[in-house]
Amino acid sequence: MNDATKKDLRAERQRLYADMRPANLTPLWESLHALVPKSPASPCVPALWRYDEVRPFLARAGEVISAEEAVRRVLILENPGIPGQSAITQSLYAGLQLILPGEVAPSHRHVQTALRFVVEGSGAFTAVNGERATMHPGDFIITPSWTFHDHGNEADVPVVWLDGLDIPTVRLLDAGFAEDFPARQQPVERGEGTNLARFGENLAPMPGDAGARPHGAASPLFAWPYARSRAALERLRRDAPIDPWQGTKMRYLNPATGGWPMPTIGAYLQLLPAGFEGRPWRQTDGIVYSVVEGRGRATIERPGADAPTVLEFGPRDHFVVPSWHTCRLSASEESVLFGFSDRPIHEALAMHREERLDDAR
Ligand code: 1HN
Repeated sequence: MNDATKKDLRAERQRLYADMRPANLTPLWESLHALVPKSPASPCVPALWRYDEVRPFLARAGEVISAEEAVRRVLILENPGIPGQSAITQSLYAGLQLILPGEVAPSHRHVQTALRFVVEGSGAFTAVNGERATMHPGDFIITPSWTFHDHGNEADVPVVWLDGLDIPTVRLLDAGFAEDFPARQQPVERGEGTNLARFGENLAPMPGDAGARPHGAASPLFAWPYARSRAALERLRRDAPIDPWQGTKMRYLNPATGGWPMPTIGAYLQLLPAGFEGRPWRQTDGIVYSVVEGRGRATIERPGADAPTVLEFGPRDHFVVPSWHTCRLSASEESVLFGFSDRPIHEALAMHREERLDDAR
């Protein structure tokens, strides 16, 4: 084929593309490689939200809008690689929510599943399905899909927590419904701690017990107090081998199934001993981290990029490691990290991949 013919063909193709555009047709061959990458090529980027930078904005939000008027007073942690989408990864949403003393965030329910991870302050509560859970830093609480939930703060300090929701996933499926509870707060039907006694003690209600009523795909246990999870990590740090990649890492458990606490979101708590220098790994689920204790560093490599991104983290900081980015964690002080990801979806669809890499430093 000579050059003139090639040029004609190129022009002919462009004409074809332009002509079929109004018929809502596009040529696959121009986008095939991007549609079916050899390996994940996330548009998301690694990012860090330092708490000392975020906290003053939360305080200002507290001055300009009430929790009631806002419905939820939240600053969204938006991934700078996908601006305007209210998403921290392609499938997950994250935000920091502030509730001031005396405030109520009114009761509602939606298809979207939510988790809370308490970052600052004690004494606010979340009510889920007629039972309250009082919040303390490091507590992990879920609000399963389509369960009424409201928050209140009857303490005398502001309380801040991390919200994680599967909003982009529900948006992808166009499956969102929501409604308000007819009152500001749902009635309390059970004393606090009933849920933990029923499902959080390695015991389960007998068949036929009213407390064993069917629950959906999410864990029937809805709150995991930090004191217990932290004690487990401390025990394991002392008495079990430390994983060279992850330190001492545990996943939150659905006690009814042994599976993930929510069908769309997995959550984890991990301890990195002082001086830990983790080996690099990558996995298909992007992870959002909340730093509970300690200081350290996440060194994150974008696939194909020259220089890694180094994120220095401290208490109450948040960061995201996108899909298939190589990450290694190190800790200058003993550190505890909470994390959540969409791993249950990857596993349900049999497409989860993880690679533990050798030390290439
Ligand atoms: C929501 O219901 C909460 O219940 C937090 O605290 C964040 C973001 C989008 C939609 C609903 C909450 C939310 C949300």
